[in-house]
Amino acid sequence: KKINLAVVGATGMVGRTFLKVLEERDFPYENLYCFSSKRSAGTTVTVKGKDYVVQELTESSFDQDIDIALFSAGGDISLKFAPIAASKGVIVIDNSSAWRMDPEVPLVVPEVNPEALKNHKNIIANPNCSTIQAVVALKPLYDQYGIKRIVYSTYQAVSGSGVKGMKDLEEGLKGNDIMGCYAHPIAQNCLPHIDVFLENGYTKEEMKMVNETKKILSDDTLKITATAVRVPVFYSHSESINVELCKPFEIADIFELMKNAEGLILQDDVANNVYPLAKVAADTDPVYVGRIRRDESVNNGLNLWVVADNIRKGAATNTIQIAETLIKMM
Ligand code: 2RA
Repeated sequence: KKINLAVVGATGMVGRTFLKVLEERDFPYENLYCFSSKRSAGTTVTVKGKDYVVQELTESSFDQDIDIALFSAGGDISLKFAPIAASKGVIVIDNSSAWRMDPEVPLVVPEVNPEALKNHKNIIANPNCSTIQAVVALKPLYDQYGIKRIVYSTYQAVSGSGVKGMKDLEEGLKGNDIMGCYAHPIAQNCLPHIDVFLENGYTKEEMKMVNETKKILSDDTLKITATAVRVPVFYSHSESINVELCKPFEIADIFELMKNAEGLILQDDVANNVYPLAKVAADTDPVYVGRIRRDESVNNGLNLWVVADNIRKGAATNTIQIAETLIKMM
């Protein structure tokens, strides 16, 4: 079944990756509409050999015959335009955090909770990149053993904060003077500060991981804490995940489970220095897991190292996989 697809934020980092992944996956669209802010409107993008002039997003943009709209244009645009699109029968899949915790809005990773799509009301939220890769690795463990507690420590690429983040690192790596450190703090630094600080001393990024994990796994009893750190890496987020399962396990069974889990690639052979790496994961769609080992300090404790491209599986590809799943349900 071919559908009419819109991409909102088509000229941004995720927007451009939408177009690239749509082409790679030969996504079944009949017509494609690309929208952006007034500033970027008029530019031309090419998808599957065809040129599209990017149009300025307006309140009448969804009066055309559009079935699904992929949004990656920031929370304010989503808050304003997603309801307009939804009211005209368009199914919106939004990358911003604006709708993620709304009880009426499914928060979906297709390998983890596709069933949540059944009762959407035309707005569906794509989770935060750091949450997506974590739940893909945790889902098989959750189903097989149950989970009591999760400790997230993340090492996040600068592309997570867009072009500005990339520039900061590029500039910072040029000048190794101490002033450079203050002008571009990410260079040669690990910054324990992603997004803004909240009353409880956590950052918004850390609380997104806590709250979104509970919603995606539909389990508010999960005990979760997170520390999200920005590191001088351009693409791919890396995460150390310590998890307390509810039942005893054999490490060999965990390897087997991870090897066969959907959306996961097991890279774990420390005798040969084989473990997931950001540069290997960059520009690919799987979630990579390795360094699997028992945490002897607690009952049924397990440590994992999980890596994925934050712009692809963390944003564009997961959104497109949600759209592909919706089409199958149509
Ligand atoms: C970041 N996960 O890495 C956040 C938003 N993309 O900055």
